[in-house]
Amino acid sequence: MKAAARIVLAALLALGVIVPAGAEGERELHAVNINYEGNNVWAPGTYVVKKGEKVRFKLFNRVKADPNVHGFAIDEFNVKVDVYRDKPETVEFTADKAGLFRIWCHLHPAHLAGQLLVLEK
Ligand SMILES: [Cu+2]
Repeated sequence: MKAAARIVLAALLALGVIVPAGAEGERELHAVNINYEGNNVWAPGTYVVKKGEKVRFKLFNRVKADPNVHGFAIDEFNVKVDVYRDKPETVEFTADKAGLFRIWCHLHPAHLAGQLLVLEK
């Protein structure tokens, strides 16, 4: 892992935003939109869940520059949320298919995409 990535990860851990938790069959994840060296990105960039789990994403937009809204979309699970600065959102869905799925900003497709890995079991 690059030093810069380690620093970002340490900062996220310190902020308490990486909290894998939830009851059996449920998974709660946090995603924070940040500007990282000029690129807007949801952090952390990769999430892992198991097929069949009920997934709850808590979404935070912490980008200080305008625009004040960024999108969180996962097409295969019909997830599409507009997340305004300082107005956290929550989205829930069931990860009913395994595979690797793109997480992207549907409002600004040029922003860096992340990914959701759904394990078969
Ligand atoms: Cu955006």
